[in-house]
Amino acid sequence: MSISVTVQVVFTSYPNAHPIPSRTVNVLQGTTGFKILELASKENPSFTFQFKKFSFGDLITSINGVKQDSVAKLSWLIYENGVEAKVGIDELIPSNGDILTFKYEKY
Ligand code: B12
Repeated sequence: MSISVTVQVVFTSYPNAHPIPSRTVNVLQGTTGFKILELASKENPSFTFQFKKFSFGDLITSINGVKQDSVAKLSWLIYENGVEAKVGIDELIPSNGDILTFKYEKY
């Protein structure tokens, strides 16, 4: 079954960033957040991201060239329908109508 998921990027701690329009992608049920963000980035390169592999998954380290910063304690955090995700992007399986938000914010 095909579902639609909206991908949003919010620069909470980067007020001068150019806003990126949110993007709704259609994917098969069961597709990971990683694949969804990858698809969004193919449709709009502003969603281009980098990641680091850990034994337990993938950590997003930058989106649209904006990198996590451990000195300033800024990172990309993942929200599903406004709720902080409990798993990494490669383990997240959104449902139809979900909004995936990536917020650059202080932790
Ligand atoms: C500190 C911390 C963070 C910090 C890391 C930054 C920093 N420089 O300290 C911040 C706030 C950025 C963070 C973010 C997230 N985290 Co975190 N984090 C932790 C925590 C509390 C400690 C990690 C640590 O310092 N270990 C000690 C050091 C020496 O070992 P390390 O391997 O070098 O640690 C690194 C990795 O753990 C990595 N990391 C941190 N979080 C995550 C999450 C994922 C999915 C991955 C792949 C890597 C990763 O950053 C650490 C510092 O470099 C752990 C819980 C725990 N007790 O392990 C959760 C934990 C690892 N995080 C978790 C989650 C879910 C996230 C987020 C996905 C939350 C979200 N909704 O956005 C995001 C990552 C989003 C993204 N960008 O992809 C889960 C992972 C569960 C899972 N099996 O997938 C854990 C286990 C907490 C939990 N019980 O829910 N996290």
